[in-house]
Amino acid sequence: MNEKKVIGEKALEYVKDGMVVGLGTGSTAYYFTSKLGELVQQGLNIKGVPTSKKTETLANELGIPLVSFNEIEKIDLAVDGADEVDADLNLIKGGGGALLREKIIAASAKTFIVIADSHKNVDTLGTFPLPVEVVPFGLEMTIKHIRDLGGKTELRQQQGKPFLTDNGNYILDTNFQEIKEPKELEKKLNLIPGVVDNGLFVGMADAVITIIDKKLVTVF
Ligand code: ABF
Repeated sequence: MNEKKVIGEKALEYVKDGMVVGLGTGSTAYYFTSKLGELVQQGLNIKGVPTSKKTETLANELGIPLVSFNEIEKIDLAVDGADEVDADLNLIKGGGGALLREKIIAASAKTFIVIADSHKNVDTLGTFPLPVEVVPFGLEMTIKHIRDLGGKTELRQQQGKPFLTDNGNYILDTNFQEIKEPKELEKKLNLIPGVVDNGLFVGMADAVITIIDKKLVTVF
């Protein structure tokens, strides 16, 4: 079974005519957005808000009409992937480097649905290194502050240079081992000058569509 495809397409059930829909980044969200594009071609009237330049390109190729924030009152539904999901539906996101825009859209959506294959389900967050978006200025100082919180950082690279997010920032993939207090850590990280945001999405997901014991389920 192509878990990502089955899960991504299941999320279409939340889409209603006339909605403004946050379009997530990643390979699972790709299936959601692709199916959404088909429905738009069949007459579905929705507007999309992409979480990354990559998703914007895909949406344009699919003919999904996009809107900017100053044209809308609200986002009705955001659908996005994740790198880890715990039993409280807390997430680690940002493996694709789009965590800041994803969090802005998820936080602005009336309903935030996460689409995550079975491998993403964990008891405790932290096996996946936590992506932290930081400004390039003072990088070494920011790294020191994160290390003081117990994080072991690695500057994400792309083609031999530091990876740049759509916002022109760096990503520090940070190993905290087990993250037992995600809410606390999310706050402490974001208090560090130089940290823009981090991939902990705590208490934000309204539901997670996933596979448990080979069954497609929606967890609330
Ligand atoms: C994106 O989806 C990122 O936040 C996360 O890293 C990624 C997961 O990608 P995939 O669905 O390809 O596993 O939202």
